[in-house]
Amino acid sequence: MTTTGSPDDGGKHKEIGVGRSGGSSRVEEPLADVPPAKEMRPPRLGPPEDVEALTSEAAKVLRLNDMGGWTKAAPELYPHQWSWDSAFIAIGLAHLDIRRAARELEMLFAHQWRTGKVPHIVFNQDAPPKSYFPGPEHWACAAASPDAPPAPPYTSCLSQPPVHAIAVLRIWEAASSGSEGEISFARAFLSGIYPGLLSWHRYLLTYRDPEGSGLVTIYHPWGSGTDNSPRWDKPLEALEVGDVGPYPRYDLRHVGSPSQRPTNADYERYLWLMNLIKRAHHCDEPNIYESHPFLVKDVLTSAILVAANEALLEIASLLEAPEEELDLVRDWVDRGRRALEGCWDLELGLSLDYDLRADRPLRVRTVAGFAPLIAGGLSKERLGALLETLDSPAFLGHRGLRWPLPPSTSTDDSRFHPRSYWRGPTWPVFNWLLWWSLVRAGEHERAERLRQTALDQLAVRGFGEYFDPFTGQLLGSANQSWTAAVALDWLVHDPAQENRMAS
Ligand code: 2M8
Repeated sequence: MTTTGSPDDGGKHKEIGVGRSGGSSRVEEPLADVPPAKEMRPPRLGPPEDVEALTSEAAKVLRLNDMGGWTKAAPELYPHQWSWDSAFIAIGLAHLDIRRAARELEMLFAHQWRTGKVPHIVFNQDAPPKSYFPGPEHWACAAASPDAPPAPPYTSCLSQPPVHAIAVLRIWEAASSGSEGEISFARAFLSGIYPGLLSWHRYLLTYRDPEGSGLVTIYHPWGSGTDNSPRWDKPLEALEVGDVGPYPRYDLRHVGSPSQRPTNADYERYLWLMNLIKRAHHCDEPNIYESHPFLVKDVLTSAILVAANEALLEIASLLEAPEEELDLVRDWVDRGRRALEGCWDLELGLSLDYDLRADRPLRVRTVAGFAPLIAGGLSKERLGALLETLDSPAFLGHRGLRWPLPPSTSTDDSRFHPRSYWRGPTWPVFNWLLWWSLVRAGEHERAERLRQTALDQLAVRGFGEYFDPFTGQLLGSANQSWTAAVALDWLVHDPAQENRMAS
């Protein structure tokens, strides 16, 4: 039984979907025709009152999801602490309360594994029963691996992209314009969390890159953060999936239509891989590397790691860490950038993930392909090529877009779907990464256009998890924490305001 509501029924699903082996096909709803081109509306956020109102709305969302020291990713759909969500949340919280922002990351790092892995979920023991699947009782990693931290709370045994060092540096930056007390608090926070950050990055560049390539391997789509992206279709299709039995789809209760979430066919593969990781490989990294059927070099995670290593380098310098550590991190940055260069696809003008099991690149046009822009340090030529792709009709140049914000999968890709999660909708959190990368690349005008447009969308539609790129409809969860958090960061980084303050 699956829910059957229309995309616009406001999330009023009556039934909980139950998945089964041999379930539905990948695309459950026919694609709507691409609507005609829209007039570009000027950004709505102008007067300071608008900025103030949006700031207070965003802060309200973070308060709503605050669990006292950590933040739920969303009010109902995601009642636990997610790793990269928490990093983005800390970036937003840094503008409200430095101490609370620091706490968010400390609470996450308290559950770091012995290997250095930061788990992708730390489960909330007080979450309502039957609220999220697969929950702590299904993962129960502490029982599966001696490397897991003591439980409860349980954690998953996957990881997510390593945004954390970037968040830690953002907290430092926010504190450094504050009081003396805040500065000394932030310095203590930096030195307390630095060893955990270093061992987290070391984990990713050793256990998850035994080849020493500079690229991080993922062994589950959930580990990429872009779960049902068509990037993973080929390796998922190649799996021989056994029976995973019946399982609940609690997620479908919280969205307007099943088409917004991964299909049952996707879930069967996710659960099959999860069972293998736990039961067959006992969450042991070398075992996983040896025989797991899904093993992919993920360019987005690898690029975020490069940027995070640059942040770590700054943190290490601030803390006057030993020279060998600085050299090590510098080497990680160089290695990562070189490796991403090797993933470049000339024809698509994007970077591609690499399927280690099939020994071939995964040729799909998604926003993950902008990885080199996130990693930074680009030649003029490479930057030019990436911007050309970004402006092309395959992304921002598509005339049907409601707002010129990048669809997560290119509209040109046959697997594009405007409402299905990471298969087409535009994601504020990714738009933040893109904006931040454009600023770092010195592309200030472009970055500013993106910031204004992204804020405009949120001011009109609210703090959604993702949005239909053609209609602008809010999809997934409303009041998504990381969306509110990146909005707060955008609101603070208003060049007009910064100029006013500087003069
Ligand atoms: C989504 O992923 C979870 C599984 O981890 C889910 O769909 O149940 C992804 O968008 C992921 O990137 C995000 O961290 C998580 C919570 O927002 O939701």
